[in-house]
Amino acid sequence: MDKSEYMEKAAQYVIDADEEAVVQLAKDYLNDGFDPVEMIEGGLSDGLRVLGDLFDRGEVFLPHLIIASEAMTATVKVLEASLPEKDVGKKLATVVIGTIEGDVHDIGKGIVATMLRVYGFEVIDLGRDVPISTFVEKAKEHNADVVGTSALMTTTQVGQRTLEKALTEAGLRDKLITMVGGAATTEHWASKIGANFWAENAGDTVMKLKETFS
Ligand code: B12
Repeated sequence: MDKSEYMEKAAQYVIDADEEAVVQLAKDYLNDGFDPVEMIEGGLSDGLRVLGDLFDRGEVFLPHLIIASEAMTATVKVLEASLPEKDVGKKLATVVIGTIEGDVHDIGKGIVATMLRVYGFEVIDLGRDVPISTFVEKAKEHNADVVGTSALMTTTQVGQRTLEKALTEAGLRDKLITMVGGAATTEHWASKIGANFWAENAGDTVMKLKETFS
């Protein structure tokens, strides 16, 4: 199978919420020597995006979305296990990351956290539905260089703006960099709320942070 066929199948199996098939596909893909990150950011993520649109149009329902996201998570685990070991000797910067208050979507945030670890960042992953005050506390506690938040919903992305204010009030805002991401966000949103940067995906995040810290 060539890479584009793998990508198409990965997307289709996620859409079908067929965990067994997509996990096996990922194993075959790795055995054929292809790049795990490309399948995560390509086929698998494309499948979930299509499913999101189908959900939006009322063509699939929440249980299907839940099973598909479990299939995605299991497959990402297989692919991530083949990423190089993180370089423990190196610590480019400390990143506190989490999904913003009210939002339980954490697949993309998890991928970003893993990729940053692989590329030499120390990552404190606060999980999902994280209160604004926790981001501030943890940033202080870990002396964070970067605070990153993920927002997948228009109703929760406003929390990213609140966080900017909370960091300013805590006297931390000029000591660190903020980054925002997730399907609800855009570059325009990032500049509107005063975040330092927005990234489209995990690869883009690593590239932008490496430019800043190496
Ligand atoms: C999977 C999914 C779920 C799963 C989540 C499972 C999980 N553990 O994450 C489940 C089924 C639980 C779910 C629940 C809900 N969902 Co949902 N979900 C999705 C779906 C289909 C895919 C999201 C995803 O994982 N994508 C794949 C990952 C890899 O992509 P990503 O998250 O964008 O991440 C990448 C980049 O954005 C970036 N990135 C991500 N985070 C960060 C952070 C930083 C700092 C940076 C720099 C970069 C970055 O890098 C990542 C890797 O490349 C989206 C559709 C969509 N288009 O996004 C809807 C979607 C987000 N969900 C939606 C909705 C409405 C809901 C529910 C309210 C449904 C309901 N009625 O209950 C609940 C939300 C409950 C809550 N309070 O949060 C809507 C939101 C609409 C809106 N505009 O507000 C969407 C857009 C679907 C739609 N079109 O209607 N959902």
